[in-house]
Amino acid sequence: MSAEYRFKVVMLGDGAVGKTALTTRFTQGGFEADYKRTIGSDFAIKKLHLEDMDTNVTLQVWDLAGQPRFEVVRQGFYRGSRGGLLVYDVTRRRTFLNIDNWREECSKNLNREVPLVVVANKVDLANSRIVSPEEGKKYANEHNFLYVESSALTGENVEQAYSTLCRMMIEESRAKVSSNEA
Ligand code: G3D
Ligand code: MG
Repeated sequence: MSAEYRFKVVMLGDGAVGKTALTTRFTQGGFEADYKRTIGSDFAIKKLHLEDMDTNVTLQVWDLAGQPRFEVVRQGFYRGSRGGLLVYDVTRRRTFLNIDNWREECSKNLNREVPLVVVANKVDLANSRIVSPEEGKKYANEHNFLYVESSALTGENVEQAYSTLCRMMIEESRAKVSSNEA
């Protein structure tokens, strides 16, 4: 029988980096040029099968407006989440510099570090790219996170970003089980 996991995960990053576009692409398989601005927070559900691990994962993906104003909304957003995607826009350096604030806010709200995947989004805009792959990888390495380059527009590596996160969360949860058994 396949192993089954359920995880809540959060989309983190500044406004307009593509959090909603990635979530929509992943959970519904499409891209819409004109998104409704996320108000408060919202979640979508998607099942994934990891063939090589013979494992099914049900992901509950929480997406939040870029600048949540209310502390209480934020707490509900983070509560119970097991990991997240730290998303920035490769054409805007400010959004890359800010991912560390999102990492910090996440661990503060959860009172612990959870697995995160650094997602360099909008790589289809190659001519306006400002943040290099090396910079993104370096940040990810420093924090023991993994790094993925994606485009919600073309769909490139979108599923990869979420499945990479699943693998990290499964590893973490297995490590916890075996340390409890030890
Ligand atoms: P957010 O949820 O992080 O705030 P959105 O960001 O998903 O709303 O995306 C913000 C804008 O970037 C949207 O454009 C969206 O279409 C665009 N976008 C998202 N991902 C990509 C991508 O990978 N490539 C390109 N080229 N654009 C992307 P608008 O014009 O609707 O503001
Ligand atoms: Mg959004």
